[in-house]
Amino acid sequence: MTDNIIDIMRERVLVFDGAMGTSLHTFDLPLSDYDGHENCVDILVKTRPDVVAKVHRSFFEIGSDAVSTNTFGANKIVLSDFGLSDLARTLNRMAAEIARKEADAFSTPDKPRFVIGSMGPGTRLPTLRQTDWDALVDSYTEQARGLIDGGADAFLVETCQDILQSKSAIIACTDAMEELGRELPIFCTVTIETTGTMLVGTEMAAAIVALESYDAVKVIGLNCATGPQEMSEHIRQLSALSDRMLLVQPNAGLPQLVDGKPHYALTPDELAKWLTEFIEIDGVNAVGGCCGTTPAHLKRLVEAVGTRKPIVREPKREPAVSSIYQAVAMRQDNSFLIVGERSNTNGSRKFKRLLLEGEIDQLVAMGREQVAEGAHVLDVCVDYVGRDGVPDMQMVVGRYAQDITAPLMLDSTEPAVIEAGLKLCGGKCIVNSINLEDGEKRFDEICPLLKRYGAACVALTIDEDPQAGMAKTADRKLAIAQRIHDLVTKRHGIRASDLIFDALTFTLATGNEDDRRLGVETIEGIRRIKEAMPDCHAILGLSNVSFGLKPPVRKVLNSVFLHHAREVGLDSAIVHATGILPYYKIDDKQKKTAEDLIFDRREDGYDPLMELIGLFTDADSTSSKERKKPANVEERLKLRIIEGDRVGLDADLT
Ligand code: THG
Repeated sequence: MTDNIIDIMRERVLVFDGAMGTSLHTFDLPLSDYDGHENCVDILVKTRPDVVAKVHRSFFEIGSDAVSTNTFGANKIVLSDFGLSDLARTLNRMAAEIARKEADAFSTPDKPRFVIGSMGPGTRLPTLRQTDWDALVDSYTEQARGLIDGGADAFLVETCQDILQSKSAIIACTDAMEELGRELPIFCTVTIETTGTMLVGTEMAAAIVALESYDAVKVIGLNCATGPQEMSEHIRQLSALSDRMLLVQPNAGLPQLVDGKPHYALTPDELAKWLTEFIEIDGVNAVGGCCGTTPAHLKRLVEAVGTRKPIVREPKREPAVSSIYQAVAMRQDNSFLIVGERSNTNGSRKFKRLLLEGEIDQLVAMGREQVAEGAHVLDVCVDYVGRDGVPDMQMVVGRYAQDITAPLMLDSTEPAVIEAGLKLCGGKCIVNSINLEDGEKRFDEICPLLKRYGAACVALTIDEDPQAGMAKTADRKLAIAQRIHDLVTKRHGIRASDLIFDALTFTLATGNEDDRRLGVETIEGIRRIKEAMPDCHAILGLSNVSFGLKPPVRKVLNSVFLHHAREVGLDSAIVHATGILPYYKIDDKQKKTAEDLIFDRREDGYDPLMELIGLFTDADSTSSKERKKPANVEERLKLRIIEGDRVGLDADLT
């Protein structure tokens, strides 16, 4: 019975092994050892188990606590290039068995040795659409099964270049563990290039947000691409942000080309010096080497590390979402999380038209424009009655995930459409939305998706009450939110910080007696929800509040409503960013009237709704006539050409 590697890592810093590839090359094996499959080092566990065992032994002998299996490329997709995908499970089992045998032979009660199941990135990146989620999950699940069969102590999803690929491998491990009834910790190391990001452009902080969605990921770290020096900045960030244990496996320096071959120049002393610094300053829990690191490097490292307890870190973990590029905090300092509303078939005629015409480049341009205007996240909705949303979501999100830097909020009433989008997003998305309209059924459909794809979620305060499904009073909004909170966090194991409540906005434009208090109740609802569940967030689809009114009225009402919602704790809003006026810039009379409407302050002979509309009707009909004529020609032309003003055109031209 092996000790649990995670428990041991809490007690002392572990040293893993060095490069497998570099070591294998020193044997100069003939092509016949590869069964004719040139460059397929993964086959060696079958053809030359003795050589693979020797490499593991070379690291255990000098004191490594753990070795990783010779399975870097042993997934179905990579093996299919050699016609060997049917062997995937077998090769992984054999590889784990070889390492297991060596580990057991070296284990003592004081120093147990471990087998880490290596799962490399493969040769195709899903974010670049070279393969897809389902193919990757299938490919990695078979690998994970084999590693479990052979007795690995942990999975190492390593050398990650694309977080979407990492997520698929993590899920594959989880699926295989569930299928085989075993539980192993998952380690995940990402590769940050000299550019400072992962290959597809992911920043360290974004990688952390996406990976930390998964509780099964116990250890996060960095490996490959560079030496320790180039990693140090990223490790500092990892140490400051991540609440997981940390693993670092650098190359022996940046590769230099010598005689056309990569050469790694970092000495054992230098490697050991850097890595002990990471242990002492950044609180790293395990170290080892990647390309170019030999048993000599690891020997020095084992001596330098000795036996020491990891230092206690206090990471600053803030709720965030992410795109494949960047992390975005759910709580913005001095602002609110701006969710662009226009990439929505129900929210923009233009978006709907472009979607129906299949104008993907222009749909991307609409998304980009919103980001340029200040959107932190984009709401994406392709729902359209009578159309299959799955291919539409695939078309839009396939490009948005790559071409837009902002994280996405996937908005659909269909779980299948949401899942199609989630399969394309390497970042951490927000799903919009769940509610209790059909009871708990939708939760059972959506919550597993949130966990599988690592997403946060908007929850609407709607329940199954056929009379009053949408909560219209603060009391009911709070009661439904609390019921949702308990279901989602307790039954489905989703974090409270991944829950964003939408207390629902309705238009204040009807003038119906029944609708007069909708604004006040929503604002009071947000206050109570945030007080009762401070770890959760609050959002509104802001523009709903002014449906039916003219654009200039909408702008003022939306902006004033947003101001008051933020005062009571609103964190986020789905908006048209350029349509929001700073509160202090709004004309006092307009502001007061909008507030009277929102807070239902009517008096005899005074209806703020009519009053507000009236303020703008006047402005509308007189604006052109009364506008002061700009003095210079440039301004006048702008007025004529851009704004299409024709009043007094003849006079002006003479
Ligand atoms: N809560 C949550 N999600 C939501 C909403 C919500 N998603 C959809 C909607 N409500 C929020 N999005 C919009 C988007 C656009 C408009 C209103 C809400 C809008 N559009 C203009 C119109 O219809 O007049 C512009 C039309 C056009 O350009 O063609 O008002 O409440 N969770």
